[in-house]
Amino acid sequence: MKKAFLTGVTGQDGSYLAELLLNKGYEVHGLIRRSSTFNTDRIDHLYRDVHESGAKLFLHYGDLSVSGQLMDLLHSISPQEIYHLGAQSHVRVSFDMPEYTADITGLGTLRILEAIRKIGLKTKFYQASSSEMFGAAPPPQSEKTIFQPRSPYAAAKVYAYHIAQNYRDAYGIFAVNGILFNHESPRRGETFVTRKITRAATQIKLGLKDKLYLGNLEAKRDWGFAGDFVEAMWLMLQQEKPDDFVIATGETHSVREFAEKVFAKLNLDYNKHVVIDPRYFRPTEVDVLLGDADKAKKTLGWKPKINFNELIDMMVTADLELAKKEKTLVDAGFPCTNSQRII
Ligand code: NAP
Ligand code: F7E
Repeated sequence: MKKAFLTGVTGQDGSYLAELLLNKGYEVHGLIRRSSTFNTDRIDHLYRDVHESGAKLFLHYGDLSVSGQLMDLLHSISPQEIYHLGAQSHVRVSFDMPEYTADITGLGTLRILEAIRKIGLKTKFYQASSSEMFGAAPPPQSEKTIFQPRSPYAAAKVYAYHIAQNYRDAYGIFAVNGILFNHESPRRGETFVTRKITRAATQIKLGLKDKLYLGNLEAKRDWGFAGDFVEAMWLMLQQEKPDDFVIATGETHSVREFAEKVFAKLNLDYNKHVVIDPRYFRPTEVDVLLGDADKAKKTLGWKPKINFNELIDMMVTADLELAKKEKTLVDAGFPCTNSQRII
């Protein structure tokens, strides 16, 4: 039985990837942070108590800022595959927390690579690189495009990308960079724009709120489905040689278009509810991302299965169900959750 170690297992991608690996018969070990509230919602459906027979998902406390413990964990687990997904992943937040973002999103990668090197672990390593690294580079962006990062988050990811390549070249570690364009799902964090829109619009539909405050509506993104994208991560680690791949749908849409489609699907007038709030503008913006995933198609045989409209349908349907549950609680006198977010 193959063993995989995932950082970021409690995140959107970590949950889909854990599902995929468990279905393939892997034993999955995930790094989780201690939190005063539960932070395992996305993987609770996968977890079986370790005292029960047949448990294949094991969770370990740790943090990407603590190298010694990462080394101990990797030494004792000795996984054949490591998927490094953990990060401070919010671009807007990275302007508020640049040092923390550099430490976790940038140096976190180095800490794992150093652990692999020092232990002498024979393992394959996946680095969650990002289309944000392309920044101001004109579209379409491919593996050959020069990075022009536009945020502390993107700069940290560029460092992590290069250090993964350096450990591949210098020490022969099987390290790959998956340069993934935006990917979304019903499990997407609620402060990323797609989910913020589907959550608010479905709550508006049920009378739980009236306004949705957004920033730059003209930014364009190449949005895919997270479930499709984690398959590409796995495929990259099944190759004979380590290499870097862009993963994208090859279509780009504006934030405005996404929001208009969501409101239209719910028979709501977008103009009545969407308000621009400059607090959501970024000091430097990435205007257009549009990926060319031709290399992944040819080498990995990967292509997305879910298109833009299907993604919106999936997210709206899931959030409508959630809003209905919230309405039941509100009708029973409980306060509506999710009303107070800073970003
Ligand atoms: P996400 O939902 O924000 O999940 C991030 C994960 O990292 C969570 O499990 C989080 O734990 C964990 N984490 C954060 N700080 C940590 C720390 N100090 N120590 C240990 N774990 C920590 O992100 P995602 O959307 O799944 O993305 C996965 C990875 O791909 C990230 O590296 C992201 O930057 C990158 N990426 C994402 C996209 C995208 O469109 N989704 C595109 C390209 C690249 P908690 O649950 O405890 O917060
Ligand atoms: O913003 C604009 C915002 O926060 C998308 C992360 O997964 O993908 C993600 O980063 C666009 C930006 O994602 C709001 O200005 C307008 O242009 O959903 P987002 P992101 O910044 O593209 C990349 C590939 C990653 O690697 C990251 O980890 O939407 N926008 N109004 C807004 N964005 C947010 N969050 N909130 C707004 O109200």
